[in-house]
Amino acid sequence: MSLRMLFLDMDPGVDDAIAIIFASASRKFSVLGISTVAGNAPIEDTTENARRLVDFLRMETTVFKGASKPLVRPHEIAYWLPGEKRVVPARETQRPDGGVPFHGEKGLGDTRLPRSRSSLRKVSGPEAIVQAARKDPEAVTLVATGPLTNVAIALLLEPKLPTLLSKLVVMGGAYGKTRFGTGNITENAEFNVYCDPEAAKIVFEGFAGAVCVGLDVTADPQNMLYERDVGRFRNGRKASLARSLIGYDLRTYGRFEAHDPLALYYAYDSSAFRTVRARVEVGTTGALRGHTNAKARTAKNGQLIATKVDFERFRKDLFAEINVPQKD
Ligand SMILES: [Ca+2]
Repeated sequence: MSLRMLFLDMDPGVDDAIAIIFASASRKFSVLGISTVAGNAPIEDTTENARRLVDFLRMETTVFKGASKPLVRPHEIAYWLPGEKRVVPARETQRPDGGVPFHGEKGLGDTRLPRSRSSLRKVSGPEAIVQAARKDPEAVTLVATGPLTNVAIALLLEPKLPTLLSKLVVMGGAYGKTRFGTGNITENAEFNVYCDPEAAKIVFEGFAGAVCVGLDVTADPQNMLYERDVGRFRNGRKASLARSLIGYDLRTYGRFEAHDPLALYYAYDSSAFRTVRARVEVGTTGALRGHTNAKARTAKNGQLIATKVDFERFRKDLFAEINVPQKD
């Protein structure tokens, strides 16, 4: 089995963290680096979370701090309003009354990990993406599970990035290809694309062949984890951490939405997915901010939109990989 070289661009984030655990557990992957972005939490928190996860999981990889805010906008996060049982976007300085950050106060639910020990590298997230792609042309898969700010900057730094990478897999967008493909942060927009729509526009215009795992697949209740699944985690370090993270979502929302692990799963086993080719256009203004319009095209310059996943296979592989005890 040949090792797949992965670079992760993310905003941990409870579901990003599950994706990191999955990536670190699988022998299929070598994680070259993790770049962080402002998204589910401010950049200081997403970066510290990524570093704590890397330390806790004893991963031999490096975290690179990326963009602290979207390209042209202030950063907003998703707030859960428990009374109304809905989510609204707001700047951190304008937290809505009674609102709780969707991923918990620091982004990892109520899971507390030891403070990170290593010093942070000077190379920025987007630079690190470019360097990894240049070092091994056509070998690295970039999985982006946060707002696309870093990926857009990387593309501006290196216009050849799409051909230097083996593949780009994005968790983001809602494409109307299934009845679940509607917005989750506004009526029209998925959070990652809403957060930095200008970046998403740059990325979708620049990356022909990018794979988009969006809400069409990840917002389907059949593609989520529930209380009944938790018993399948065993007692190793990785399984315990995953149980703690997912437990927060189960207690708070009654389910775990596997957005980011499902995007990672495309890199793990693309044959578990069905996709359609379409060209994605991103709305950037008014009510269409963050809207992803997937126009069907026969032309080769479109993206691949996931419309279906074999979730049973995902669930089986997730538990099989995470439950293997680490040598310690
Ligand atoms: Ca994420």
